[in-house]
Parts: sequence; C-alpha cells; structure tokens
Amino acid sequence: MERTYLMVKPDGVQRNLIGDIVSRFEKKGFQLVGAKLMNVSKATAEEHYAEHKERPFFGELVDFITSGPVFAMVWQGENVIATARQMMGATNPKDALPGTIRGDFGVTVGKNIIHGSDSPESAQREIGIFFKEEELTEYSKSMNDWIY
Ligand code: RTP
Ligand code: MG
Repeated sequence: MERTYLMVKPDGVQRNLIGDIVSRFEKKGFQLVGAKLMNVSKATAEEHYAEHKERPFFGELVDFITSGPVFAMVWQGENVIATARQMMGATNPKDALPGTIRGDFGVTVGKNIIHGSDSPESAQREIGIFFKEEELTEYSKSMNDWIY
C-alpha cells in the first residue's frame, strides 16, 4: 500500500486546524499509520527541505518550520501521494481551489498550512526523516473492504 508523509505546518497547528485536516484524509478513506506533534530541529528542517537549499526563501522556510510544533503524519492508501497533493491544493494558496486545504485556509505561500510528499522517492525519504519504523502501525486487511 502506498504511503506518504504529510505535515501540518506551525501555522496550521497554531490555528487549530489539525482536527479538520486529519478528518479530511480519514473521510476520504485513507488510513493514518503514524502521527506525532513535535518540534522540528534546524538540522531536520534543512534535511527535509534540502532540495530548496539554493532558493532565496530557504532561510525563511527553515525558520518558519522550526518556529513552533508541527503535526507529522504518515498516511496510506491507493495513490495517496498524488491524491493528498490534490486535496492540499496548489503550493500558493492564491491559486488553490476552494475545497482544498490551502484553498480553504491559506492566504500566502509562506504560510500554506500543510506539507505533502511529491513523489514515491520523496515520501520514502521524508517518512525516514521524521519516523522510526516502530512508530508506524499496520491495519487488519478487513477494514479496507469498505473502501476498495
Ligand atoms: P510542500 O513541499 O511544503 O508540500 O509544498 P510544495 O511541494 O507544494 O512546494 P515546494 O515547491 O516544495 O516548496 C516548499 C515550500 O516552500 C515555501 N515556498 N515559499 N516564498 C516563495 O516563493 C516560496 N515558494 C515556496 C512554501 O511554503 C512551500 O510549501
Ligand atoms: Mg514540496
């Protein structure tokens, strides 16, 4: 079963949006296999966002993601990586459609509420950065009969 790394960013946590965001993915039919509220260290933030190291906003991005607790999650389901990205909406909330998380709750690109892995390779890498194998759980197969 495909897995992705999703993270409610510090703005989403401070605005009490964890419940709404978790609820959207639950209702969709995806399964939460790991979750924790945590502070991100500067080193972890730099590793997570390594692909943006040369971008002008890198410093701000690292400062922001380390500025308060995040809610780190691993979700699983068929096509969960791409579908979660659709449910999140465009990176810049001004382009994100109503009905998406960023479209419903965000205004600026710097505070866009949620992160989601953008490929299977990113998902595997990011899950490994934020979770130990023993922090992730398994479900019984029968639960899936109602969704698939
Ligand atoms: P994310 O990684 O957070 O899920 O977002 P994304 O894939 O949609 O966007 P990405 O290109 O990976 O950018 C990572 C985050 O950097 C911030 N950003 N700021 N100031 C800017 O122009 C700018 N561009 C990107 C956003 O918070 C974005 O989510
Ligand atoms: Mg990204």
